[in-house]
Amino acid sequence: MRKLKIIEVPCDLGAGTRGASLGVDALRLEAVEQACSSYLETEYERVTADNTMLNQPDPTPNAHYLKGIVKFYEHACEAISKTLDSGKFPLIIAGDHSTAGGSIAGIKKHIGEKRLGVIWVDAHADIHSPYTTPSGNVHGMPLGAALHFDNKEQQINDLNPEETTQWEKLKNVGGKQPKIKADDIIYMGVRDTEEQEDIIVEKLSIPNLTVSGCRKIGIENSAKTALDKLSHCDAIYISFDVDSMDPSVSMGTGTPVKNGYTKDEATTLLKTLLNSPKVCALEIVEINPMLDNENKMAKASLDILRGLFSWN
Ligand code: 5AB
Ligand code: MN
Ligand code: MN
Ligand code: MN
Repeated sequence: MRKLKIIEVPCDLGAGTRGASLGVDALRLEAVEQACSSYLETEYERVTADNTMLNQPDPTPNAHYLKGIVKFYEHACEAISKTLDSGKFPLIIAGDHSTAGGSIAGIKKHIGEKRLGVIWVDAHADIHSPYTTPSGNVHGMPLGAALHFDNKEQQINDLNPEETTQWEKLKNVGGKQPKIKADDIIYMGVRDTEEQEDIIVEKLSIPNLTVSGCRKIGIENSAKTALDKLSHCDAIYISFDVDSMDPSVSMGTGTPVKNGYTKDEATTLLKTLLNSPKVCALEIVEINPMLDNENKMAKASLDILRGLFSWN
């Protein structure tokens, strides 16, 4: 039995629409509403960094609010590596997906030279860099940061000196080396990418188990396939962007994309993945109650968590 510790990372700087930082409270308050004592009694820590940069002029248009995101990375990295050091399993509830690179840095800090696999369950590939991003939104870049992969061959943006400095800082949180290798990533549910991403994903041969492909072989089998493909890794981190699910579950996320997993499929998928003892951290991101009604996405996420951990 894993001893969970919830790490909350309420970042709002990385997405194009505001409100993802409130997802952390939307979920906690939903747990209060449903008197979900298992959630409420689980030890938790909220990473302290703030979103006040949103009020100020932004000097890094190709990676919005990057300086503030570096702070979130540093604090998330610290909190997550310490949680693992203490023998607990980090259940990371984050705002926008940008900070997942900080989570990866924290896990890597804990496991040292051992090899970290990543299962990225998302409608998006999140492997941009400030050089290739079409939006400047850093939630589209966490894998780029973890891989130290700038993809300058596909460059569309010229960076200013502050952007270069902060991007290098971001990549180096938790150590100067890349935190993961491209061979150690599996995508699940990715279905909305840009050409720059398609080119790298193909070049780096990162597999994508599509929603329809998963249904064809069965959700449990697709989870097993993902684990099999990472059997050479020592530890595995799962990043679950709620936009991997279908918008019919909820529109309460910044970038919904049709044809996603159902809530039950997501639960089965994550539950099967968690059966592997190598899985050392699970992250859930991008619940945005400002874009929702009746807190549907937080509700769905709590249902999923109850299913995963047999919570009452
Ligand atoms: B998410 C897009 N590729 O870079 C970009 O929600 C969307 O963390 C990124 O997966 C979506 O802006 C990032 C168009
Ligand atoms: Mn994402
Ligand atoms: Mn996404
Ligand atoms: Mn998202």
